[in-house]
Amino acid sequence: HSADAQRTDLMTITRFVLNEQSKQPEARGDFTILLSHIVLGCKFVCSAVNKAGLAKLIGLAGETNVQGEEQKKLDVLSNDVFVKALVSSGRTCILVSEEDEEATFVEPSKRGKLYIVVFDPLDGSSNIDCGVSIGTIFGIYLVKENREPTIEDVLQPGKNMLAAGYCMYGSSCTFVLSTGRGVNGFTLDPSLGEFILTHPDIKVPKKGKIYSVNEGNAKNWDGPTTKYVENCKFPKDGSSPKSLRYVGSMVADVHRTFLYGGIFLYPADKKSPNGKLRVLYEVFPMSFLMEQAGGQAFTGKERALDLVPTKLHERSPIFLGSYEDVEEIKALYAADQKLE
Ligand code: P6P
Repeated sequence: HSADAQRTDLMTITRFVLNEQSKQPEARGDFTILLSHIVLGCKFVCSAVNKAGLAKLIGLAGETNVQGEEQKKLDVLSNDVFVKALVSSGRTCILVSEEDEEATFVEPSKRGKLYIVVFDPLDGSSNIDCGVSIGTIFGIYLVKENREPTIEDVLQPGKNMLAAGYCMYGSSCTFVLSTGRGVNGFTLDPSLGEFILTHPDIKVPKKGKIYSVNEGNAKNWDGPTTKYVENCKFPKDGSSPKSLRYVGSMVADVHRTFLYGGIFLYPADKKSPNGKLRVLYEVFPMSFLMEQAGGQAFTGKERALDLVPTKLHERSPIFLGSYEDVEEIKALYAADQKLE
């Protein structure tokens, strides 16, 4: 009976969010509608990504297709889909995408609740052709006041986010979400076209045995990062060395960190003093989720969610993952500060 009950009690992402929102007395369904449009975008991208390989095979992706139209690159196509889905939700007022230099201010007739969505429609897209997992990352803010939205409304610290999530297009399509009450993971059941709750209440292990960084940048790292990575490989306390796992696709590396523990690092280096990852739609959403899962996120100077961005596409170094692992690198940066 219980197996049947399990099978027939389909906890879809829509039902899950409705349940959560029903606990918010002031909720009027706007957020649920906004989220359903983000989910729609992810379903589209999932299907397009899964076909990309095939399309490449039959010469569609990247070249002109049978109608002689220039086939859009997948990240441009994904961006178009998300922008259209978010505008048509009638619940957004400003959109910030990794693909667009400027923010999109939704025209008043289509503007609904004052939600701002920052997103990377297809992060890691350079990995598509070799079949490595890629993903969509997003964060949701409310405008600061109920007035004509301006770019100032976007430049808020990550701690002001109402919600954040990502969708990973890998061996399965996994949607991970937090609306500020913990983190939950959903897996797309293609036969239903629904995301089903598969990873309830994700908690990142307090300490991990994996470190995740691009060792190819080691020549340019600063002292604390160099010391930390050295200690991962040659532990002073005689413990066994950590394993290195680095996919080079943030969603894949961070998703593994959530489930297995450990630390993900994209440090500053001499070539890029602010690191490589973007604050609004990579660092903030993953940091929000990591804290909600009991982990930490640190920039080398401060708690990542306390950072106040000054530009749309600003970058920041990021160290995130298991609470105790991040504590260790925080101590190394603190000691380094004292020396200065
Ligand atoms: P590197 C992908 O291009 C990306 O933006 C993130 O998904 C990933 O974590 C990072 O860059 C990888 O950068 O310099 O190690 O190749």
